[in-house]
Amino acid sequence: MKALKQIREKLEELSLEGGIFFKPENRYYVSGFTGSTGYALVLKDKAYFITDFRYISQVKEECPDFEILEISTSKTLGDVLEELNLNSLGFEDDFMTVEGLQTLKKSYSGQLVAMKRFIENIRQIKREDEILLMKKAQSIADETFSYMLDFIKPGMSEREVYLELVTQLTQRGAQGESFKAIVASGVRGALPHGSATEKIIEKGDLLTLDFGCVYQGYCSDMTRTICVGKASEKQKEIYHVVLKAQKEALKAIKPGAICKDIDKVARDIITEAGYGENFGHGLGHAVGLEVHENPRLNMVDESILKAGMVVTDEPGIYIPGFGGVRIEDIILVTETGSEILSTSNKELIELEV
Ligand SMILES: [Mn+2]
Repeated sequence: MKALKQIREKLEELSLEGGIFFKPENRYYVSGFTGSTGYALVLKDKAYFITDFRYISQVKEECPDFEILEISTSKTLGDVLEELNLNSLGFEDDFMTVEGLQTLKKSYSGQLVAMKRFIENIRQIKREDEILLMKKAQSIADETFSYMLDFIKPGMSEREVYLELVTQLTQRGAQGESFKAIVASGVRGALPHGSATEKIIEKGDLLTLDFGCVYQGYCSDMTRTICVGKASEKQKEIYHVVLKAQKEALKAIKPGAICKDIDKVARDIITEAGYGENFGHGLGHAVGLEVHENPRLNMVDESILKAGMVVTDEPGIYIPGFGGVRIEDIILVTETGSEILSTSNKELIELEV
């Protein structure tokens, strides 16, 4: 796989003989394996895939750089590692359970060292081939949004809209949703993470759709808030504050920028407009094989943006009893600035109903 060289350099840096990866996104990144059980073991000059009977042929197909080692009910992961005579092995301390670690220690006598999100850090910078897949995932979402603008009518329930959204994403080639889509209308728009209910969408409601899909493992993420009918002055006012914050923060996204400074650009605009209290979440997050990755564009993250990172810019205003607005784009940090991957219109859309 493309990542093996980088992983080996990092193992060397940490003075580890090898690293074992089984968090599904990391395992896929390291080995290409799409199944649900198995361990990718990367050593200095060899790579093994440790799995059971069910996945042997799949590993042969998906992981050509890996030699297969079989485990079973009578031969555990620890037994296999012990046989390989490895003195020090890195493990995913953010993913391994306490029980898993105890079981491993029963049969493996070498040193186990926490890798501290080792692969996640490598994953922050996307390769060209990964960027292409993310663009594809986002284009499926953009096309779906455009379809949904014709589909949505007053009188439908949020759930009906949700089901159609998922169908459309899937029909356009997505493996599935990258997270359970948010469909929140009217007063429910005040819930930043309001998933679809039986509530009927009414004429004049603001409707927030926050959704994404997965394409060959890679996630997209976008949010648009539309008005189902003509927007009131208050709805327009809030929309335009959020839009201004979103656009100004976009300009701040470039290599070398500090994450928390980008959050501040949007937060200051919303606060100055009098809605600071109504923007209770961070501005954005990185996206990749997982929909929420580091770095975070929030008030505390001091990470520096680098070319190849993909992040979201998604300010919102939520007013209990009234509703809410959130607008989210997904953006690639480039050598010279940024490229917006989401192409859907973000000026206020008032559906003709
Ligand atoms: Mn998001």
